[in-house]
Amino acid sequence: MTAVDSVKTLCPYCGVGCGLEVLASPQSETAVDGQDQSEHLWKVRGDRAHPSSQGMVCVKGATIAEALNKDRLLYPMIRDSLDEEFRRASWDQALELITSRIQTVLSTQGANGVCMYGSGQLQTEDYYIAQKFLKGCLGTNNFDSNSRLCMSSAVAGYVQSLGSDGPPCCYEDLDLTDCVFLIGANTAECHPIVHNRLQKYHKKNCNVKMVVVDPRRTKTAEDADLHLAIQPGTDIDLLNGIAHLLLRWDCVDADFIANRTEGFLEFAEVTQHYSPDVVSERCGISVNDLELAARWWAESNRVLSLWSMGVNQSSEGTAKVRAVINLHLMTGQIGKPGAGPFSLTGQPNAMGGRETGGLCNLLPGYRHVKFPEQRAELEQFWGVPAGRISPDWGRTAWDIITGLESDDVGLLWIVATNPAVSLPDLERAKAALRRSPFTIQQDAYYPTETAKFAHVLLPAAQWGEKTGIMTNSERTVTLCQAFCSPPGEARADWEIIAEVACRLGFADKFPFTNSADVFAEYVQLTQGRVCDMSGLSHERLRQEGPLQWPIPKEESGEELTTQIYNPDEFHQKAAKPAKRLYTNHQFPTANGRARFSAAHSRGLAEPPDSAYPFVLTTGRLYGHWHTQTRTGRIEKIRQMYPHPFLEIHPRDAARIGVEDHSLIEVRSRRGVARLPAKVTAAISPGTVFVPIHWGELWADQAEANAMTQEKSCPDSKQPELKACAVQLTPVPTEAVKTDYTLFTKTLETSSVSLPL
Ligand SMILES: Nc1nc2c(c(=O)[nH]1)N[C@H]1C(S)=C(S)[C@@H](COP(=O)(O)OP(=O)(O)OC[C@H]3O[C@@H](n4cnc5c(=O)[nH]c(N)nc54)[C@H](O)[C@@H]3O)O[C@H]1N2
Ligand SMILES: Nc1nc2c(c(=O)[nH]1)N[C@H]1C(S)=C(S)[C@@H](COP(=O)(O)OP(=O)(O)OC[C@H]3O[C@@H](n4cnc5c(=O)[nH]c(N)nc54)[C@H](O)[C@@H]3O)O[C@H]1N2
Ligand code: SF4
Ligand SMILES: [Mo]
Repeated sequence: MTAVDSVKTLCPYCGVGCGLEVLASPQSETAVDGQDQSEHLWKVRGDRAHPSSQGMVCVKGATIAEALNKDRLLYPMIRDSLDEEFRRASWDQALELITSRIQTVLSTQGANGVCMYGSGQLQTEDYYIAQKFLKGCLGTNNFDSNSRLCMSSAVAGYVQSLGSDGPPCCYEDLDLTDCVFLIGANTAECHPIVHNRLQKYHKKNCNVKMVVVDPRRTKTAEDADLHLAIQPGTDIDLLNGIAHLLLRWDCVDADFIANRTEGFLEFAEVTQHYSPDVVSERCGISVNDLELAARWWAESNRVLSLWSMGVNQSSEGTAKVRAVINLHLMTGQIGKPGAGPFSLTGQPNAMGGRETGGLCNLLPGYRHVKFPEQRAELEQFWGVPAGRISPDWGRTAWDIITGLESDDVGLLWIVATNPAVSLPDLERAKAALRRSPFTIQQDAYYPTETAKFAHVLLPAAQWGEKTGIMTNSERTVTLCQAFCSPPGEARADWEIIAEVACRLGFADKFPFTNSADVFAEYVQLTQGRVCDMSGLSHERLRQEGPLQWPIPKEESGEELTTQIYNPDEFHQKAAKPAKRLYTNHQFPTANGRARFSAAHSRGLAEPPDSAYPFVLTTGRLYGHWHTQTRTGRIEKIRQMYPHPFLEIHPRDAARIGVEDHSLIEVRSRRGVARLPAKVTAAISPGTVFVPIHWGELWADQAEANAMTQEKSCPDSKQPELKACAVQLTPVPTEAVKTDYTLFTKTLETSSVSLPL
């Protein structure tokens, strides 16, 4: 492909999904073999025509192009064991090896011996091909993704309460609400362009209220009218406590409850146990603040809740999500402008992953493996034998680890995620990865922490080098167009997976010559579903720009599926995008009603005790993206965050005898890290915070996940990454007042290049 003047695409970082315009800068004539470590060849600016972002970008989007040509994995690499060096291989050799290993596992262990672990950073086409290959052709549901650690509680909560996944709101609601209720979301750092929009509107309209629920006084909390610094894990107490007051004051929408919902009485009974005194005590907030929050819920015509990982990453994540939705149902705050329960997605295509069934319990088009008729629809459409798709959940992210421990996993294929940093209970996870009989890592960069555990490295084309689809938090679907060639021999993820499928004898199922064809097949499976995008194609998106689903096909052709609800009633007939779901208050449940949940708070999976007296929580910083594969290679961002740290309250610091910058050892029952203290009143006493961005490539012993636990929500299987019990010990050395430049690593010093 030749370089072009200007191309529209999407920022490949967070779920805000900002539109970008990429322009070739003059040096790009000299382009690109991927080895160029210094040149900044592409200029990026916000796409003013993109409906979701209107030209705005944050520092990550603005600097993304700088990461394109640094430390790229260029060729397939193989080795026989983890002790050996990698050697370069041709694609043919690498894919033959993978094909024969899969055949061996199929014949010795069966299809369930094969696992793929993917990511919300894949494009929709990549996701779809992987589902068709594993679930449809091989007959195993062992495809899970890092969305298990991210969005699975939101999915389960939406499905259980509203009948289907799919955030019902849109970003326009940010400009139309009377009260925004942010819970477990640090939008200022993690969804910056959503936050900017909110801030602008909030400043202009002094009657609009902003509540932030977060154990830390984050940058987001600083902008709020009310910050509820609850104890970690007490969200359900708080939410049920607000419901208690709304009921006591009779500030509920009785018509909506009577006509559009079910399960209210059980829910109301549960809330009786959450009087203000009880809630204030459990959450560690004042009764006045609790009442103020409830008052704003009661008095606002339109309330918009935004949540993210502080809610989802919990051993009661699904129940937390449902407790948020309960408040919307009891006040009728859904399906209208400026209102609704809005889950902010983390990754750029976490939504596309959900739509294509990219978790081990899902199937494309918001289907679930447990429903026989939904499996049958897929089997028919894919032309595979009846009964091929398993009715059981495949392995979740953590089940892959336990499957390696028990030798039930014979082959692990990791695509676009870095589990050797991002999984919980990391020492255990790494030990399991180390014993994997055969691991493939398909990534854009080398080195990554996970490469250490791989037998085969496959070079992936990334953002800008392949054309495909991504859906952002507000259901806006964008065509991400390629603007340069992949470096070296890198290839698009879907092509790699499809080629292995073809070599295994499924060539007739993968006749695609480009990603537009893949998308055209996939969208047929969404017809009549809540996430209907059967009216979309690459061509239409190229012509018209980004569009929000549902967007059904104009003249509906033959009915593909048995419906679980009547789509005509549900979506407007016209093939126009819809800004909001559920505007007619008809929900995609069997009886059309939304469901209250009646759940008591169960508290933390691992509460603090005398041996491990602090709660460790983990999260993100504005400039860095996850495990730093890209942002760690961008100088400006490295300078913003020269080293990792542990946030601790001044009172706790004094109690254990550390000062700002002193080194602290933080230890849980599972693992340990050593981090410089950042003494700050922004964190509640008893809680400490560690950012997730420093894996072993970037610093010594600074991994947040060394300490975290795998215990997870029983419904969503999402681990409690936001809380575990730790002890803190000052490190008694001259290293107090550490020189942090020694503490962190730069890649130049870490001798990591591949023998080519
Ligand atoms: N800069 C940046 N932005 C990102 C990312 C990134 O890596 N860097 N990653 C993207 C991804 S994949 C995701 S999932 C999102 C995550 O976006 P967020 O969820 O906003 O980010 P986090 O920092 O993980 O966690 C949010 C907050 O939850 C709080 N919290 C901890 N425990 C509790 C609790 O028990 N209750 C409540 N109410 N709050 C609690 C934490 O203090 C933290 O401030 O960000 C996306 N955007
Ligand atoms: N303690 C704790 N742990 C957490 C979290 C937390 O809040 N606390 N958050 C969790 C959440 S929400 C998330 S989303 C995960 C994120 O964790 P990861 O997914 O492990 O983090 P990333 O650094 O985003 O890894 C993405 C990888 O994909 C590669 N890549 C980028 N583009 C492409 C592509 O197009 N194709 C291919 N093949 N590769 C590509 C990158 O080089 C990188 O290696 O971490 C989870 N872990
Ligand atoms: S807000 Fe998110 S999508 Fe927008 S530029 Fe920043 S990282 Fe990219
Ligand atoms: Mo995420």
